[in-house]
Formats: sequence, C-alpha cells, structure tokens
Amino acid sequence: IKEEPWWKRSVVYQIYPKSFHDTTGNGVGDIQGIISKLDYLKELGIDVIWLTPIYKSPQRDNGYDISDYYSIHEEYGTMEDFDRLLHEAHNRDIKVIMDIVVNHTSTEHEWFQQSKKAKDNKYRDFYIWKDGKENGSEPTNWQSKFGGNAWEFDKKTGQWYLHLFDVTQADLNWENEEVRQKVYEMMTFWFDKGVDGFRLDVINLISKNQNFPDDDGSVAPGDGRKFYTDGPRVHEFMNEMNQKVFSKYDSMTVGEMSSTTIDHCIKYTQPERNELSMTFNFHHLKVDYPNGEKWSVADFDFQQLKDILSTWQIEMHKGGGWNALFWCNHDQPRIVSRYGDDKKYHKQSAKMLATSMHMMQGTPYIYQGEEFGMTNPGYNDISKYRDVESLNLYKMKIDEGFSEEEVLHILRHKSRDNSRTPVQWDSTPNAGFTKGTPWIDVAENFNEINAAVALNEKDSIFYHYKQLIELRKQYDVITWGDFQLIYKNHPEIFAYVRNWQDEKLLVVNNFYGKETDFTLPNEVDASNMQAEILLTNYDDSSINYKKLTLRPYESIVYYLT
Ligand code: TEU
Repeated sequence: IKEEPWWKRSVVYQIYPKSFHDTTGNGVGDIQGIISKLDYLKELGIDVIWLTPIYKSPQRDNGYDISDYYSIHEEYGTMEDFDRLLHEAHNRDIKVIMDIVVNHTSTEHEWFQQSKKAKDNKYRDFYIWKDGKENGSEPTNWQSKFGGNAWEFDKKTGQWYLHLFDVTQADLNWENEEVRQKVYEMMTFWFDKGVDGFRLDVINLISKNQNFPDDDGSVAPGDGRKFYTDGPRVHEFMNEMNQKVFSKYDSMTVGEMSSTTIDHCIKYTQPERNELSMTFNFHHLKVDYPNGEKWSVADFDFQQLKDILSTWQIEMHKGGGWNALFWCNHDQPRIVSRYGDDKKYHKQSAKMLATSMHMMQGTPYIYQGEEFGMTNPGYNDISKYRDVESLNLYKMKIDEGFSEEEVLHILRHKSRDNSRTPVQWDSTPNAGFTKGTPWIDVAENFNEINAAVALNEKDSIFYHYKQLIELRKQYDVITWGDFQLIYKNHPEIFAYVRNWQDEKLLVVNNFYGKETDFTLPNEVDASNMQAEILLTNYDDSSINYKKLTLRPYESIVYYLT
C-alpha cells in the first residue's frame, strides 16, 4: 500500500461545543463537557475530533466571528481546560483538529477596531475597504450569504468594508502579506500547543478578484459560485500556508469549499501540490434546492444525488485527490430527517445513509448526535430560532409577503438550527445536556432518541456506526479501492462496487421506504467469487447478492473475494 497518511484511514467526529455538553449549568456546552464524553467517543471508535471555533467571540455567528485567535471564549472555559482536553484526548489516541476562520474576523477584533479608525491606520489594509460608486451606492452589487448587500458603509472614514457573511464578520485582505504572516504565526501557535490540524472555514473565498467586478448574474442562481469562489491566488495562498505551517507538522487539514468544483478540489488535495489533505464540498447537499434555491421545501432529487456522489468519487480517485465524506454538520439539517425517514423507518434509514456514505473513498465525518440518529426538532415558533442566517431569512421572507407559517415551514426543513439542538445524552431533564436552561430548546423526542438508549440496544444506530468504523480499519478496499457506480438509473437503489486487488466490496442501498428489486448487472464480473455480508441494517439479509428484493431502506455490504 502506498505510504499511508494516518488521516486516510481515520474517522472524524465533529463537535459543536455550544450544544455538546454543559457542566457549569449556564446552558451552554463547554470544554469540560467534551472531556467528560471522551470515553463515549472512544467506545464509538472515532480517531479525531474537530471542534468548531472556541476562540473569544461576540457569538454573533456562534464563534465564526472571532475577536481573539489566542484566547478561549469564556463560556467554553479556559486555556487550561483546553490544554487538559488535548492531553486527555491524546491519552486516548484521539487527535484534535481546530476550526480556523481566516476569511474574516469579528468587527470586534483589535485589527478591525484599528483599521476602521482612519484611512492611514497601519491596520487599514488588513481588511477590504473601497469607495462607493459615483452615485454613492455600494462598491459592487455583491450579496452577503446571510442576506443583504456585502458592503457596509463607515461614516467616519467615508468608505465601505466587505463582509461576505454577517455585517459583524469583516473580510480579511489576503493580498496583504502582513495578514498572511499573522495568520501563519497564529496557526503555528496552535500547532505548537499540540493540535493535530485544522478545518479551514470557507477557505476558498480568501482570494478576491482585485478588479472587484459587479455580479452580472451570469452564474447559475443558487449555485453560489461567484468571482471570489476559488479566486485567482487561492492555490498560491494554500501552497504558501502549507509551506510556512502545515508541512512542519504531521498534520491533517480539511478545507471547507463553498461552491467549488471537482477540478479545484483535485488541485487542493493532490499530495504533490502541497496544499490541503482533503476538502468538503456541498453539491450532494443541494439536490433538495429546487432551481438552486436553498430556502424552499422539496423532495431531494435522487438521480442528481447519485450522479454527484459517483462523479466526485470517480474524478477525485482518478485525479489523486481526497474527499471528506459527510451528510451532516452544524450548517445542514439532520440527514435522517432530510433524505431518510425520521418517523416510520428511523433506524433503517439512518443506518442506510451511514453505510452509503462511509463505504465510499475518503475520510468520513460524523456530526455530534448523528451516531444515534438525532433528528430535526420541528420548531413551530420563530422565538425558538437562534441562527443569524435563519433570523435574517425570516425577516426577509416576511417583508416579501410570506406568511409566518410558510416561513416556519421552510425553516423546519432548512434552518441551520436543525443541527444545533443540544445533544440528547439521556432522558433526564434537558436530555442530560445541562442542569440550567439550554441556550436553544432540546428536541421533543429526546426520551426515545438519546445516547443512553442507543448504548443499551445492540442493534442501535450507534453500533452500526461503530461497525462501519471497525470495517474501515480492517479492509484496505475501503480506503484504497476505486469506485464503480452500478444500476446508474435505478429509481430507488444507490449501489456501487469498490475494486482493490483481488477483492470487491458490493454496497447496495435502497434509498426509499418500499420494496424494490436488485439484479447484479453483468458489467460486474463477480463470477466464482465467494461472498460474505460484512454489514446490513436487517438481521436476515440475503447472501444471494446477484438477485435481491430489498426491503424499505435495506442496505447491505458484501465482501467478495
Ligand atoms: O459556512 C459557510 C457557508 O457558506 C454557510 O453559510 C453554509 O454553507 C450555508 O449556510 C449552508 O447553506 C461556514 C461555517 O460553517 C458557518 O457556520 C459560518 O456561518 C460561515 O462559514 C461564516 O463563517
């Protein structure tokens, strides 16, 4: 086997600290709470934990608005707590990667406080300031991802600053060598403390086209691709960051790529290019955006989903790139409520979705609570929402004339708060998340869906994930095999073959709640191969992999040699 970096066989567990576990009773999760659950994570078998930002922050965007990269946000604990977490995790052979946000900082960051003071302040060019147009309007017609124009006027200096996200998240100017130097120093500080890598927030937005062109609407609506996505110097900056920082450590880095392309992701992750270890892309999570519109409710397009998943697998394998594999994160609704069935076939569909993702090539990510099937909470009142993106959307839609119920219906399906409800540990008050009042309401189904119940049920979703993780350690075909989509046009089945030396993995997933038939297509030459079932979500699946009737959401992994 080619020289194998450790992260190619790892499974990462994403922790959103605010909603993970509160030990102080202030209703907000904390670092001590993470330490108290490390044995639980060890039981699951994960290798790495990814913490979303825990740095000092006004919490306008729950930590993605950083005001000091060198200190811990006080609600989460102290730097000593963090050092202890690192120590306790490493003692359990669990690595720790931090989330780093360097496309923008909070406007409360000292750099921005200085930058906005005067045009000749030495921090002025740490951010992107522009004069308005002749007619006094914004420098360009760019839109913020969170709604409204992406420029904010500052009366004091008579210029506008760029914010691709919230108005309190000012974009850093990566053309400025000093900015890059400060970022590399800060990353080195965390690596020298012992962290094992970084998840880089919207890192493909940091290089802006310096002509700052207006958006002429030529990009498909909803795709999100813009002139500042995968910008002109983005690979140069990634390579410099690698040379100056990552290459000095046995590190893992994963770039969150907003609206990117396969070609760029091959470039970001080809080892010989010395940029990143792997990338997140989101195309598979936009197949329930009718005409690319996120803020609408529609069934997911299964054919499109299969095309995207298989194309990324085949092209990245061919190009020598490396995928991060995921369904869930803190920005996405819970997958069992989205592409599965969180009522009638909760367990089967959650297990099927897990298998279909984890048996592909790449590094899988499990988002807190996904391992025992947490669902969207189904909030029925706007007062329950916390997410700045969702609250802005609500205001905009009401202003456009939508009824409250119509907007709540959309939010119940698409709001980022769907994945930010407190982790449901057990059936004690507040699901064991806090002894205080949780910062956001616990989902009402916590008595039935929680970690304690899952640990006591031998066929729970938890133990299915545990088995998926064990299989990855045991079978090289999962890490190294190629990807062959079969039954491309089947209306309900997502089936693929992984080929590696003289082994095959045949993975067959029924994505729907009704019976359907599978016949092994003859393009798969499995003649005189022995089969065994490595994993299934029914306890009596058939060994006859050549001809099957699949039950609702039935998902089977066959090992053929
Ligand atoms: O998210 C990038 C981003 O574009 C998000 O808005 C997300 O993709 C979108 O909401 C999905 O529809 C990153 C962080 O993950 C997110 O939590 C932050 O709000 C955002 O960047 C700004 O830092």
